[in-house]
Amino acid sequence: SDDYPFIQALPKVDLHLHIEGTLVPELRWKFAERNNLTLKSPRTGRTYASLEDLKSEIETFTFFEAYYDGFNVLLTKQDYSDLAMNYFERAAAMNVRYVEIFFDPQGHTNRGVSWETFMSGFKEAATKAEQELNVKSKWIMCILRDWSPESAMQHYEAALKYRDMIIGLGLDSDSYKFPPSLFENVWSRARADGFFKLTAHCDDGAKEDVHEHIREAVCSMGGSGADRIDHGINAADKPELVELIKQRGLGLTLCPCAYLRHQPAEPMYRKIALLYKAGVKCMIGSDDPAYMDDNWQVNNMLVVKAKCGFSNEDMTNIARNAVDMCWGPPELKKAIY
Ligand code: ES4
Ligand code: ZN
Repeated sequence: SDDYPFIQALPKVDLHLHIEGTLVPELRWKFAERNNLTLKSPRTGRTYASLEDLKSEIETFTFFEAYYDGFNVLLTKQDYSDLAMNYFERAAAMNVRYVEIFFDPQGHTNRGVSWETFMSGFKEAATKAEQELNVKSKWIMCILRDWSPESAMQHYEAALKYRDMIIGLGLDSDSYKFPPSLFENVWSRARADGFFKLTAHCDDGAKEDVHEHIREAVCSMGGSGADRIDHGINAADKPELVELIKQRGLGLTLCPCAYLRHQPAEPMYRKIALLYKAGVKCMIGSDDPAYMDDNWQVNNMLVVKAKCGFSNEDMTNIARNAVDMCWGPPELKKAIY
């Protein structure tokens, strides 16, 4: 598109990117081969004949089926390092300078992979990316909301050892009937300990309870609300939520490709435009590019610019919002803008 050179050149920060959502089929295939795993359809148990076969079958899965099945090939430090490096190389090529990356530790420890294995792999890649690619990063540990609060607390405690890398706590997975308040023990403990920022996915997968999830994240999570909201696009339906979010100065991380799975495109882009025009601080993230038609951050920003009718100046504002909303130190923010 005509807008590509401008969006590509903007110095960018991504605040909504799941590392497990960057597992492109090529990497899944490679990790399976070197770990001597036979890749099979989680639905039928049929062994995939080829990478092309895997790719076409993934297309027929729901997002969560495809996403969680991918975890199974991640076993060694090298797998985690290579997965993260694949992302950092793409980030550098897009002029992404800093990223706060989500990961789901429960989906790894559950299969017998140790914290040391995945954190040392992430660290190896992050160190190399900072030195060789000029891409800085921090990590956000997500709690799987469809798992128990006890498991969440155990993983919170394990994360404390890695607080040089981990900057925040998030909440993800399928949100319907799993509000942030189920984990209030963890949020208030994290506030008392004071090491991590807090955020939560409040997405449209939450159906009729989504507005209540947003209200909890804004007002009560951790005692007086989170530090950021992931998604939260449906706040656009409720003027009082828009006001609350503005009053609290919370930023939203919006990922258009994620919403297309749950709602029609045109009204969804109107919600993004409404939030932006209302003065809500928002940025455009990429969520799970490997499962969202290979839409990395530049593509997400291009589609928002086109569909919301935003100008170059609007897009510069949105890119600066991401810097503003990030949890990096002031020197880092100044170096980007
Ligand atoms: C996710 Cl798109 C989405 N929604 C909820 N949880 C997630 N984890 C990774 N991607
Ligand atoms: Zn997400």
